[in-house]
Amino acid sequence: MQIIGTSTSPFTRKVRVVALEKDIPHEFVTSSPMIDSAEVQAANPLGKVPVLVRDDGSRLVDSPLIAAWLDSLNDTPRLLPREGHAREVVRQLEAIADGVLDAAVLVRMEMLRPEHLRSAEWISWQEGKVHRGLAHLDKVARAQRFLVGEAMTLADVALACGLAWLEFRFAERDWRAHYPAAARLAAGLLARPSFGATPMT
Ligand SMILES: N[C@@H](CCC(=O)N[C@@H](CS)C(=O)NCC(=O)O)C(=O)O
Repeated sequence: MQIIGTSTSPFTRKVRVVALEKDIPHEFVTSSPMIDSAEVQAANPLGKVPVLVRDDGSRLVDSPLIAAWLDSLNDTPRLLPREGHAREVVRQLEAIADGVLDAAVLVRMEMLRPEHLRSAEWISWQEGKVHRGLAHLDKVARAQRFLVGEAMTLADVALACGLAWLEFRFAERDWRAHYPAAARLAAGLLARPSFGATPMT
């Protein structure tokens, strides 16, 4: 099994962490959607990473789908409840954490454009999503150690990957001060070997 992506992609990190937490053997293949665009587009029509290539050659794209499939392979640990309300809540919070990143990635792409082409209105529209999403996750994290239940789930992994990426790309902003409960939760996960093995370099 291969995971195609880059070490700086938070969505790629999310699925790598899931594979490591569950001790699923895989090869990490570095391929950048910007630099190796033809290669990534051949693997995923959307030209995005991560892409998972299974041993039979079939591919999965989109990190929530990849993470859920990896999670179904074994129960050690289970990161997505099999069914019921808790499953829906985990998927919902994962989607909000991923949506924060989608918006933040768009902000970064806009900032990389020449200054005279940048839209302050667009940046502020996307930043609204980042801040509302993080405020929501921070509120949930204030009440408990993990976002859902008593153990780590995909929602926590998505939040930790997201916050680490925001600190990496927008280091000038004090994310921890603004979202202390989310930051505390993320810090707990970032100390785990799976995160240590997937640095954003
Ligand atoms: N919804 C996708 C988002 C993946 C995504 O946006 N990946 C970024 C890298 S962090 C990418 O490949 N961007 C290239 C592009 O948008 O062209 C997922 O969860 O896997």
